[in-house]
Amino acid sequence: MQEKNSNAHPDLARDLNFYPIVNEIPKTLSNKQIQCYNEKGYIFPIDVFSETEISRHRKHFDKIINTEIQNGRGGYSINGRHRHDPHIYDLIINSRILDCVEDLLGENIICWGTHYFCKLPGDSKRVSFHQDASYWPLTPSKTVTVWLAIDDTDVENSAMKFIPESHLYGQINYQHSSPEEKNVLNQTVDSPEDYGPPPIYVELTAGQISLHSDLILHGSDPNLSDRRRCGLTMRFAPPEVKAYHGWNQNSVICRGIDSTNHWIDNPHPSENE
Ligand SMILES: O=C(O)CCC(=O)C(=O)O
Repeated sequence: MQEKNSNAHPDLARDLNFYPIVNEIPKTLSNKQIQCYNEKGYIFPIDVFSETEISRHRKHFDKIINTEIQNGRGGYSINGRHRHDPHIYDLIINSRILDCVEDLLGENIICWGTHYFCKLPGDSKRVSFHQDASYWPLTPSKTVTVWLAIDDTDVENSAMKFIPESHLYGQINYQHSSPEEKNVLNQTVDSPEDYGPPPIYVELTAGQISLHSDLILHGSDPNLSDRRRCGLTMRFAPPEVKAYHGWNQNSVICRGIDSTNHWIDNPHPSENE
C-alpha cells in the first residue's frame, strides 16, 4: 500500500468536513494552540526532542536513506516502514508526541501510516499544494499529521508551507499534476491563494514537530540549497475513522483502545525478531 497513490475515491462516500477540536482543558498543548489548529489548521513549532535525541534518529535515518539511494530509490520511498523498523515504531508510540496528539484527538489514538519526505540537496521535485484528505480513503477526515523535523528546516531548504484557514473549505477541487511540475505526488490544487492568506513556511529546528489537519492546503518547493531537508510524517486518527481499500492494515493502536475493532494493532517489530 502506498500512502498517497490513490485518486479521488469517487466510489466512496466520505465526510470531508473539518471538525473543530473541543478540548477546554488540554494537558500538553495550550488553549491558544488548539485555537490555532481550529482557526488556521495547524500548530507549530512544538519542541519534542533534544538535539542529542534527534541526532540519534538522524544517524539511523542516514543509514536507511543511503541504502535507498544505493538501491536506486530516492528521498520519498520510505513509506509505511514503522511496521518493520523499531526506531520508527518507537517514534509513533513516543509519549511526548502522543500527549500532543491526545489533546486533539482524545485518549484513543491510532497511527495508520508514516512516510519520510526527504528533500535531498538540489532536489528539483516539489510537493504541489494539496489536501491529504483528497488522497486517502478514510472517513471522516480527522487525521492529524505530526511532521517531525529530522533536519533543520527553513525557507532555503524548502520548508513545508501551509495556506492558513484553507482547511475550512471542505474538499477543494484539484487537477492531476502534469509531469513538468515534477510533483512528488499526483494532485495539484490550482490557485491556492484563493483559499486563505499567503503561505506560511513551517520553519523548524530538528527535533521540533508541526501538527496539521488533513484538510489544510500544503506543499513544498524544490530544494535548491545544499542542505538536506527531511521530515517524518506520522498520521494519527481516532478509532471512529474508517479506512477502506486495506488502509487499516498498517496501523498501530498507540494509546487507549479501539472499541470498533476496525484497526489492526501491529506489534512492535522487535517482537517479531
Ligand atoms: O514534507 C513535505 O514537503 C510535504 C509533506 C506532506 O505533504 C504531508 O505531510 O502531508
